[in-house]
Amino acid sequence: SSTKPIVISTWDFGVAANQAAWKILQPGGSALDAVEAGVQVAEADLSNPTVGKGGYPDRDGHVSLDACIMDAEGNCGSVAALEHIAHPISVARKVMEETPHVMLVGEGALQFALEQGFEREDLLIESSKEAWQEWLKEKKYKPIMNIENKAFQTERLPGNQYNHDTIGMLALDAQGNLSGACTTSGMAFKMRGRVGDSPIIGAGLYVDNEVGAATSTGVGEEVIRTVGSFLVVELMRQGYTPEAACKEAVERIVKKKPEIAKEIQVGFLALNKKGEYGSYALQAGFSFAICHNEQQDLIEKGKHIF
Ligand code: SD4
Repeated sequence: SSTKPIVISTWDFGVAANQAAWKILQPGGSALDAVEAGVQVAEADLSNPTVGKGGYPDRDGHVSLDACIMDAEGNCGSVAALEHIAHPISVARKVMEETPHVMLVGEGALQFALEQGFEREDLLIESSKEAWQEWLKEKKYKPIMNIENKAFQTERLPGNQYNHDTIGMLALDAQGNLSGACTTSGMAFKMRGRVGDSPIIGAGLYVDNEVGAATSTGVGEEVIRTVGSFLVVELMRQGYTPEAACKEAVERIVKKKPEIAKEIQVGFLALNKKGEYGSYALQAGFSFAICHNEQQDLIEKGKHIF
Protein backbone atom coordinates (compact mmCIF):
# COMPACT_ATOMS: atom_id res chain seq x y z
CA SER A 1 0.00 0.00 0.00
CA SER A 2 1.23 3.50 -0.80
CA THR A 3 -0.34 6.24 1.24
CA LYS A 4 0.14 9.37 3.32
CA PRO A 5 -0.33 10.40 5.98
CA ILE A 6 0.36 7.11 7.71
CA VAL A 7 1.53 5.98 11.14
CA ILE A 8 2.74 2.53 12.16
CA SER A 9 3.91 1.19 15.50
CA THR A 10 5.09 -1.97 17.19
CA TRP A 11 2.79 -4.52 18.85
CA ASP A 12 -0.98 -4.58 19.36
CA PHE A 13 -0.81 -1.73 21.85
CA GLY A 14 0.24 0.39 18.88
CA VAL A 15 -3.44 0.67 17.87
CA ALA A 16 -4.31 3.08 20.70
CA ALA A 17 -1.03 4.94 20.25
CA ASN A 18 -1.60 5.27 16.49
CA GLN A 19 -5.03 6.75 17.11
CA ALA A 20 -3.51 9.55 19.19
CA ALA A 21 -0.94 10.15 16.43
CA TRP A 22 -3.69 10.10 13.80
CA LYS A 23 -5.55 12.96 15.51
CA ILE A 24 -2.51 15.08 14.66
CA LEU A 25 -1.67 13.63 11.24
CA GLN A 26 -5.14 13.54 9.75
CA PRO A 27 -5.76 17.31 9.86
CA GLY A 28 -2.27 17.97 8.48
CA GLY A 29 -0.13 18.05 11.64
CA SER A 30 3.54 17.15 11.70
CA ALA A 31 4.95 13.63 11.94
CA LEU A 32 7.13 14.80 14.84
CA ASP A 33 4.16 15.96 16.94
CA ALA A 34 2.27 12.82 15.97
CA VAL A 35 4.90 10.32 17.11
CA GLU A 36 5.45 12.11 20.41
CA ALA A 37 1.72 12.20 21.21
CA GLY A 38 1.32 8.63 19.97
CA VAL A 39 3.91 6.94 22.15
CA GLN A 40 2.81 9.00 25.16
CA VAL A 41 -0.32 6.83 25.16
CA ALA A 42 1.76 3.70 25.76
CA GLU A 43 3.91 5.51 28.34
CA ALA A 44 0.78 6.49 30.29
CA ASP A 45 -0.85 3.04 30.15
CA LEU A 46 -0.38 1.55 33.63
CA SER A 47 -1.54 -1.90 32.50
CA ASN A 48 1.53 -2.12 30.32
CA PRO A 49 4.63 -3.28 32.24
CA THR A 50 7.12 -2.51 29.47
CA VAL A 51 6.84 1.23 28.76
CA GLY A 52 6.71 4.33 30.98
CA LYS A 53 5.05 4.45 34.39
CA GLY A 54 4.05 0.95 35.45
CA GLY A 55 7.08 -0.52 33.69
CA TYR A 56 8.95 -3.33 35.43
CA PRO A 57 11.91 -2.09 37.45
CA ASP A 58 15.53 -3.11 37.21
CA ARG A 59 16.74 -5.91 39.50
CA ASP A 60 17.29 -3.40 42.30
CA GLY A 61 13.73 -2.07 42.07
CA HIS A 62 14.29 1.17 40.12
CA VAL A 63 12.08 1.93 37.11
CA SER A 64 14.60 3.21 34.58
CA LEU A 65 13.38 4.43 31.21
CA ASP A 66 14.95 4.76 27.74
CA ALA A 67 13.54 6.81 24.83
CA CYS A 68 14.52 8.64 21.67
CA ILE A 69 12.97 10.74 18.94
CA MET A 70 14.16 11.77 15.47
CA ASP A 71 12.73 14.18 12.90
CA ALA A 72 12.83 14.74 9.14
CA GLU A 73 15.82 17.07 9.34
CA GLY A 74 17.96 14.52 11.11
CA ASN A 75 17.57 16.21 14.49
CA CYS A 76 17.44 13.74 17.33
CA GLY A 77 17.18 13.57 21.11
CA SER A 78 17.50 10.76 23.58
CA VAL A 79 17.39 9.89 27.27
CA ALA A 80 18.65 6.70 28.87
CA ALA A 81 18.33 5.27 32.37
CA LEU A 82 15.98 8.12 33.26
CA GLU A 83 14.08 7.67 36.52
CA HIS A 84 11.00 9.35 38.03
CA ILE A 85 9.69 10.97 34.83
CA ALA A 86 6.53 9.51 33.31
CA HIS A 87 7.09 10.71 29.73
CA PRO A 88 10.70 10.11 28.72
CA ILE A 89 9.82 10.69 25.05
CA SER A 90 8.99 14.32 25.82
CA VAL A 91 12.26 14.74 27.70
CA ALA A 92 14.05 13.28 24.65
CA ARG A 93 12.31 15.87 22.49
CA LYS A 94 13.45 18.63 24.86
CA VAL A 95 17.03 17.31 24.64
CA MET A 96 16.68 17.60 20.85
CA GLU A 97 15.16 21.07 20.86
CA GLU A 98 16.62 22.79 23.93
CA THR A 99 20.20 21.52 24.15
CA PRO A 100 23.18 21.25 21.79
CA HIS A 101 23.32 17.51 22.64
CA VAL A 102 21.68 14.32 21.45
CA MET A 103 21.70 12.17 24.56
CA LEU A 104 21.40 12.67 28.32
CA VAL A 105 21.55 9.81 30.82
CA GLY A 106 20.71 8.98 34.43
CA GLU A 107 20.99 11.74 37.02
CA GLY A 108 21.82 14.40 34.43
CA ALA A 109 18.77 13.50 32.36
CA LEU A 110 16.59 13.71 35.47
CA GLN A 111 18.09 17.07 36.45
CA PHE A 112 17.42 18.40 32.95
CA ALA A 113 13.83 17.09 32.98
CA LEU A 114 13.10 18.75 36.32
CA GLU A 115 14.61 22.01 35.05
CA GLN A 116 12.30 21.78 32.04
CA GLY A 117 9.30 21.54 34.35
CA PHE A 118 8.60 17.81 34.24
CA GLU A 119 7.10 16.45 37.44
CA ARG A 120 9.03 14.00 39.61
CA GLU A 121 6.94 10.88 40.22
CA ASP A 122 7.23 7.43 41.70
CA LEU A 123 6.96 5.16 38.64
CA LEU A 124 6.91 1.80 40.44
CA ILE A 125 3.27 0.78 40.70
CA GLU A 126 2.04 -1.98 43.00
CA SER A 127 1.57 -4.71 40.35
CA SER A 128 5.06 -4.18 38.93
CA LYS A 129 6.54 -4.16 42.43
CA GLU A 130 4.83 -7.49 43.11
CA ALA A 131 6.16 -8.96 39.87
CA TRP A 132 9.66 -7.81 40.80
CA GLN A 133 9.39 -9.27 44.31
CA GLU A 134 8.20 -12.54 42.80
CA TRP A 135 11.19 -12.51 40.46
CA LEU A 136 13.58 -11.79 43.33
CA LYS A 137 12.61 -15.06 45.06
CA GLU A 138 14.25 -17.24 42.42
CA LYS A 139 15.94 -15.25 39.75
CA LYS A 140 18.17 -12.98 41.72
CA TYR A 141 21.33 -12.21 39.75
CA LYS A 142 20.80 -14.88 37.13
CA PRO A 143 21.88 -13.92 33.62
CA ILE A 144 19.47 -11.53 31.95
CA MET A 145 18.87 -13.79 28.97
CA ASN A 146 16.79 -16.11 31.18
CA ILE A 147 14.33 -13.36 31.83
CA GLU A 148 13.96 -12.63 28.20
CA ASN A 149 13.36 -16.31 27.45
CA LYS A 150 10.61 -16.49 30.00
CA ALA A 151 8.97 -13.39 28.60
CA PHE A 152 9.31 -14.78 25.10
CA GLN A 153 7.81 -18.16 25.99
CA THR A 154 4.80 -16.51 27.55
CA GLU A 155 4.63 -14.07 24.67
CA ARG A 156 3.57 -16.89 22.41
CA LEU A 157 0.34 -17.36 24.34
CA PRO A 158 -2.45 -15.24 22.87
CA GLY A 159 -3.60 -12.23 24.84
CA ASN A 160 -0.75 -12.46 27.30
CA GLN A 161 0.61 -9.36 28.97
CA TYR A 162 4.07 -10.11 27.62
CA ASN A 163 2.88 -9.77 24.05
CA HIS A 164 4.55 -6.40 23.61
CA ASP A 165 7.58 -4.59 24.88
CA THR A 166 9.04 -1.41 23.46
CA ILE A 167 6.83 0.92 21.48
CA GLY A 168 8.48 2.18 18.32
CA MET A 169 6.41 4.47 16.10
CA LEU A 170 7.07 5.82 12.59
CA ALA A 171 4.98 8.44 10.82
CA LEU A 172 4.85 10.07 7.39
CA ASP A 173 2.82 13.28 7.40
CA ALA A 174 0.78 14.98 4.67
CA GLN A 175 3.79 17.16 3.78
CA GLY A 176 5.82 14.00 3.11
CA ASN A 177 8.03 14.31 6.20
CA LEU A 178 9.06 11.32 8.29
CA SER A 179 9.65 11.14 12.05
CA GLY A 180 10.01 8.38 14.62
CA ALA A 181 9.86 7.76 18.36
CA CYS A 182 10.82 4.85 20.55
CA THR A 183 10.26 4.39 24.31
CA THR A 184 10.61 1.55 26.82
CA SER A 185 11.27 0.54 30.40
CA GLY A 186 13.78 -1.88 28.89
CA MET A 187 14.38 -5.47 29.74
CA ALA A 188 12.46 -6.50 32.87
CA PHE A 189 14.70 -6.80 35.97
CA LYS A 190 17.77 -5.72 34.02
CA MET A 191 21.04 -4.86 35.73
CA ARG A 192 21.08 -1.36 37.18
CA GLY A 193 22.48 0.98 34.53
CA ARG A 194 21.74 -1.35 31.63
CA VAL A 195 20.75 0.56 28.50
CA GLY A 196 19.12 -1.19 25.56
CA ASP A 197 18.77 -0.29 21.91
CA SER A 198 15.69 1.89 22.30
CA PRO A 199 17.40 5.22 23.12
CA ILE A 200 20.32 4.61 20.73
CA ILE A 201 19.92 6.49 17.45
CA GLY A 202 20.66 4.00 14.66
CA ALA A 203 19.90 0.96 16.83
CA GLY A 204 16.37 1.35 18.21
CA LEU A 205 15.34 4.08 15.77
CA TYR A 206 16.55 5.79 12.65
CA VAL A 207 14.96 8.29 10.28
CA ASP A 208 16.33 9.53 6.97
CA ASN A 209 13.84 11.77 5.23
CA GLU A 210 15.27 10.92 1.80
CA VAL A 211 14.64 7.22 2.24
CA GLY A 212 12.55 6.01 5.16
CA ALA A 213 12.50 5.19 8.84
CA ALA A 214 12.92 2.08 10.98
CA THR A 215 12.51 1.02 14.60
CA SER A 216 13.04 -2.15 16.60
CA THR A 217 11.69 -4.11 19.52
CA GLY A 218 13.00 -7.09 21.47
CA VAL A 219 16.38 -7.86 22.96
CA GLY A 220 18.28 -4.62 22.52
CA GLU A 221 21.77 -6.07 22.84
CA GLU A 222 21.46 -7.84 19.48
CA VAL A 223 20.03 -4.73 17.84
CA ILE A 224 22.89 -2.56 19.11
CA ARG A 225 25.47 -5.10 17.88
CA THR A 226 24.09 -4.82 14.35
CA VAL A 227 23.05 -1.13 14.43
CA GLY A 228 19.72 -2.52 13.30
CA SER A 229 17.50 0.45 12.46
CA PHE A 230 20.26 2.26 10.58
CA LEU A 231 20.89 -0.94 8.64
CA VAL A 232 17.22 -1.22 7.68
CA VAL A 233 17.15 2.38 6.41
CA GLU A 234 20.39 1.92 4.45
CA LEU A 235 19.01 -1.24 2.84
CA MET A 236 15.89 0.67 1.79
CA ARG A 237 18.22 3.27 0.27
CA GLN A 238 19.70 0.46 -1.82
CA GLY A 239 16.23 -0.40 -3.10
CA TYR A 240 15.01 -3.03 -0.62
CA THR A 241 11.31 -2.92 0.23
CA PRO A 242 10.61 -2.19 3.92
CA GLU A 243 9.86 -5.86 4.57
CA ALA A 244 12.95 -7.13 2.72
CA ALA A 245 15.13 -4.63 4.60
CA CYS A 246 13.73 -5.78 7.97
CA LYS A 247 14.26 -9.42 6.94
CA GLU A 248 17.89 -8.80 6.02
CA ALA A 249 18.45 -7.06 9.38
CA VAL A 250 17.09 -10.00 11.40
CA GLU A 251 19.13 -12.39 9.22
CA ARG A 252 22.21 -10.36 10.14
CA ILE A 253 21.46 -11.08 13.82
CA VAL A 254 21.10 -14.79 13.06
CA LYS A 255 24.39 -14.79 11.16
CA LYS A 256 26.30 -12.98 13.92
CA LYS A 257 24.85 -14.92 16.89
CA PRO A 258 23.02 -18.03 15.61
CA GLU A 259 22.59 -19.67 19.02
CA ILE A 260 21.32 -16.52 20.74
CA ALA A 261 19.06 -15.65 17.80
CA LYS A 262 17.07 -18.88 18.22
CA GLU A 263 16.30 -18.05 21.83
CA ILE A 264 15.27 -14.42 21.71
CA GLN A 265 12.86 -12.07 20.01
CA VAL A 266 13.83 -9.09 17.85
CA GLY A 267 11.44 -7.39 15.45
CA PHE A 268 12.01 -4.54 13.01
CA LEU A 269 9.41 -2.23 11.54
CA ALA A 270 10.04 0.08 8.57
CA LEU A 271 8.27 2.78 6.58
CA ASN A 272 9.56 4.32 3.37
CA LYS A 273 9.04 7.73 1.75
CA LYS A 274 6.15 6.40 -0.33
CA GLY A 275 4.26 5.27 2.74
CA GLU A 276 5.02 1.60 2.10
CA TYR A 277 5.66 -0.39 5.26
CA GLY A 278 6.82 -3.82 6.39
CA SER A 279 8.23 -5.79 9.27
CA TYR A 280 10.20 -8.91 10.08
CA ALA A 281 10.97 -10.65 13.37
CA LEU A 282 13.12 -13.50 14.61
CA GLN A 283 10.18 -15.32 16.21
CA ALA A 284 6.44 -15.68 15.78
CA GLY A 285 4.33 -13.46 18.02
CA PHE A 286 5.41 -10.04 16.76
CA SER A 287 2.63 -7.75 15.57
CA PHE A 288 2.35 -4.13 14.49
CA ALA A 289 -0.40 -1.57 14.13
CA ILE A 290 -1.11 0.59 11.08
CA CYS A 291 -3.27 3.68 10.72
CA HIS A 292 -3.96 5.58 7.47
CA ASN A 293 -6.83 7.15 5.55
CA GLU A 294 -8.53 3.85 4.77
CA GLN A 295 -8.28 2.21 8.16
CA GLN A 296 -7.40 3.47 11.60
CA ASP A 297 -7.04 0.30 13.65
CA LEU A 298 -5.33 -2.28 11.48
CA ILE A 299 -3.06 -4.94 13.02
CA GLU A 300 -0.70 -7.18 11.05
CA LYS A 301 1.26 -10.16 12.25
CA GLY A 302 4.98 -9.86 11.63
CA LYS A 303 6.61 -12.44 9.34
CA HIS A 304 9.39 -14.30 11.09
CA ILE A 305 12.47 -16.50 10.65
CA PHE A 306 12.02 -19.24 13.27
C1 SD4 B 1 15.43 -3.14 25.22
N1 SD4 B 1 14.30 -3.20 23.09
O1 SD4 B 1 15.62 -2.44 26.20
C2 SD4 B 1 14.15 -2.92 24.48
C3 SD4 B 1 12.98 -3.58 25.07
C4 SD4 B 1 13.13 -4.82 25.82
O2 SD4 B 1 13.70 -7.05 25.96
O3 SD4 B 1 12.77 -4.85 26.94
N2 SD4 B 1 13.60 -5.93 25.28
O4 SD4 B 1 16.22 -3.96 24.83
